[in-house]
Formats: sequence, structure tokens, C-alpha cells
Amino acid sequence: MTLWTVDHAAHVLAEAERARTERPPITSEWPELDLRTAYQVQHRLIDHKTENGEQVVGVKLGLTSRAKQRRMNIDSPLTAWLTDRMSLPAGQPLDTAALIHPRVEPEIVFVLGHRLAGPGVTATQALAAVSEVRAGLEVIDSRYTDYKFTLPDVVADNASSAGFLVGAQARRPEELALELEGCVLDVDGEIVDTATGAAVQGHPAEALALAANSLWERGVALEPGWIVLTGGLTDAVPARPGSSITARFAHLGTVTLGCS
Ligand code: 0L1
Ligand code: MG
Repeated sequence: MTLWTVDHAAHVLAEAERARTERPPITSEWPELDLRTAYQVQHRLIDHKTENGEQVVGVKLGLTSRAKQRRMNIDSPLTAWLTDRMSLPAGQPLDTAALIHPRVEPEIVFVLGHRLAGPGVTATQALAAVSEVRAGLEVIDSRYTDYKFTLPDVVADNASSAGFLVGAQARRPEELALELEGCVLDVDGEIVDTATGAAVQGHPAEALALAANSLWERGVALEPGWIVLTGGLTDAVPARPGSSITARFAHLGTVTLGCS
């Protein structure tokens, strides 16, 4: 019988990512895994990555929109980590064979100009810490079979993180009404979904405030220069070899990911 610990769960998830193999959710074997312990597993997973030379470059929020919450059947947002290795070079196709079952989702991305630490951060304070707003695409790749998981499972798995692509065009936050920012998601030139920034917690700055406040509970502040993915605006679409996925924003420009 397996003795489940934070270390073992982090090892199992790291191994699934390395071997590109999906596995059952951890809670199917360790039903006692609670949210606090799941964040410890996530932390340990990122410690492994930084020990292997990766650098933390920011954070991501997950399950901040109703579209994502409905699809995953989980109604709580979560935070997870971004490292430099997840940053995808513009113009280079995503190698889908290097992943398990990748999906792609459009996001509004913040770059922080100032440190942001909870508690009690409001959306207005959060937005004041932002130096740039950009368009983004996130590649997710759950290590769990068929993306079936509970909240502690997906937290432990660093919120299915695999990669992210940030658009070339930067805007100042005060230039935009981000809740009204429109996004059209195209696959191979066909519109498959649409959303506005309000999809993310009513306003993406609310998601940033949520990240600052919930990370503070775990003793972490958001640092200047960090990238923050505010969460999928729409449901994610499968990244199939040969396909091209584009998010077109009203004022943030366009970001495209080809898949090989
Ligand atoms: O941005 C997001 O909402 C990502 C959520 C991560 C969980 C998943 O969809 O696999
Ligand atoms: Mg996302």
C-alpha cells in the first residue's frame, strides 16, 4: 500500500509530466488530500523545478470564469506558478507530442510594475500595481486522465500548467475598460468562442486582487516584473497537430499559436 505524503504526491505528478502519461486523480488514492496540503504539494513541485534550474516568473489563476468552472465542475478559483520554461517563443509551433493532451485558452495577462502583497488588496489597488496589460494564450495539460479532478487534485498539479504565450502589444491598464475588453477565439480561422474581460471574476483586476490575497495566506507576495495570467476567459480548445489557435482582442491585439 502506498503511503501518500506531500513529497510522494509531488514526485508522482512530476513523473507524469516527465513521462507524458496521464494518471488517475491523487484523491482517488489519497481521499484525505485537503486544499492546504494540495498547495504544499504544488509548492514542492515548483521547488523541484527551481532546483532543476527553472525560474519562477509569475503566477497564474485558474477557474476564474464561469466557462471554466462549469467545464471542470469546480466553482473555486485557484493560484499556481509560472516558470521561465513554460514561456513559449512567439512564432514557434507548439510540439503537441511533447505533452499529454494539451488544450489552449485565451487570457488577459498583467505584468506587474510594483510589489503586491495581501491582505485586503482591492481590485483598484491591484490594478495600480500593473505596468502592462497584454493578450495571452495559456497551454494547459492536466496530468490527470480526461481532465477529471477535484479542486485539491488540480491545485496539487499546479493548475494543469504547461505553457503560455504573451502577445507583443502592451497597453497601460488606465487606457482600457478591461471588463469590456472583447476576445474572439478562432481555431483554423473559425470562431469557436467569445468573451469579454468581465468573464474573469467581473474584472481581471478582481482576479489579481484574489491572487494577492490568497498568496498572502501562504506567505507569498507578487513581485515587480512578474507575469500574471488571470484565468481562461472561455473554455479551452484542444491543441491538435496542424491546427492554429488565435485570440483576437479589441484593444490588446492578436496572439496566435500554431500546433505541430
Ligand atoms: O485558466 C484556467 O482557468 C486554467 C484552469 C486550470 C485547470 C484546467 O482547466 O485544467
Ligand atoms: Mg488558464
